[in-house]
Amino acid sequence: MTQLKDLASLDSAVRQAVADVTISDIHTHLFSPSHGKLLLWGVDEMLTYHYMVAELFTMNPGDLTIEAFWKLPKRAQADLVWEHVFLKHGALSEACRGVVTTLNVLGLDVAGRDLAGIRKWVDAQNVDDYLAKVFGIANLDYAVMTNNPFKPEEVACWDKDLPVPVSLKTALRIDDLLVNWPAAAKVMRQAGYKTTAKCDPAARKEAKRFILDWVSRIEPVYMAASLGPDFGYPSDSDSAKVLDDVLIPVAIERSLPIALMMGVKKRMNPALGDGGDGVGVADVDAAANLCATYGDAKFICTMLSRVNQHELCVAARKFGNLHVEGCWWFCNSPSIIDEMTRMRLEMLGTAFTCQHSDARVLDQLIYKWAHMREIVANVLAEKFADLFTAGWRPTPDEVTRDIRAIFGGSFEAFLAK
Ligand code: HDL
Ligand code: ZN
Repeated sequence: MTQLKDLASLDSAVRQAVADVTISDIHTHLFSPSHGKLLLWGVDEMLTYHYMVAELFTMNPGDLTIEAFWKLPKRAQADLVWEHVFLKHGALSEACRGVVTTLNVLGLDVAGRDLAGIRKWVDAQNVDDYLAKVFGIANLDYAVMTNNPFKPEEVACWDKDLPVPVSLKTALRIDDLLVNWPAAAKVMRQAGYKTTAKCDPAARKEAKRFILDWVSRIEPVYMAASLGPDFGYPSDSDSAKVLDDVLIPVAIERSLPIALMMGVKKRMNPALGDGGDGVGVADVDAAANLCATYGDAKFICTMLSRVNQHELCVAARKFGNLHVEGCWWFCNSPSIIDEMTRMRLEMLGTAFTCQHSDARVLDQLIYKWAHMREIVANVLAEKFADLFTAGWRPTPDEVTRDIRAIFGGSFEAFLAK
């Protein structure tokens, strides 16, 4: 194909390719519609997303306490968020803008503030069709779920062998195993594995058998855990022993990456539930040491603190078995995404995944990806223009290839390594 010969055609080729690219969403909290209540969708779920609940309590919702809020039915909770966060204040946060974008793209009357009419429309949807519709609008080929074998309500769904659409892939979430051995050991024991409360070698052998069984059962794309700022490796902690004797051997035997999501300060304000987690600066050396120690294992890594992002990029340049991804949670904010995406392109080329949606509510796929496309189009248009000015002449196919790379292509290449 012919090369792009002027800056204007390059600019429109880049913007068009970002608008058209099919995205692989490599981390969400979505579930199969067959898993019933586990899959959240609709306007009331969006309004009560934990980001919104946290915002509600940054405002002054009169004498409402968080304890009283949790006792209300979902719709009443959503009403309170609508009233205080949207109507009584400027809904300027990224999460609020996200609700507005989503409803607007769905053709609903958000400008008219017609929450009752929107709810009526949502109530008339069929969840299977709605999933296909949302995936179509966001233009995703698939989304990776978060499947936790330590949660009884999730295990119950797998026990029933319910159908899962091909557009949803699995990821095995193993936080408890890594950071709360006694709780994990109890669950494994109840499932028939000989795991004792003490994390000794025999118990770790059984834990490996548990993980291998789950890997065979749900065939995950990767195993994943979120870790606190205090996570270190090497160390004489149970976490390090579980990594050495359970997770790394499974990762190597089954060629499965381990996703390290680092820097979460769990339950900084427990009353807020999921919205009560905070951020701390993680130890990039812990991830780098794992990559260096286990050259034949693969690691995917995202970090929550903005402070960690530069050091993480440097680490990814040292280790081919480290794949950097996503502007996670408190980094999923336009100004930070802009900065992180520029930095990653400048340091890693296209060998990273620019974002995961982290959607907990199906509808959120619409805004998370619409907003992301907008930011990435601007950043990439500038980066390609800089390259053009330096003398390089890309073809439209190369532009399309490079854009797909950061929206899922590089991730798939990493999995295939
Ligand atoms: O641990 C995780 O996967 C996080 O994404 C948390 O679930 C968090 O509550 C979240 O939804 N962040 O966006
Ligand atoms: Zn998540």
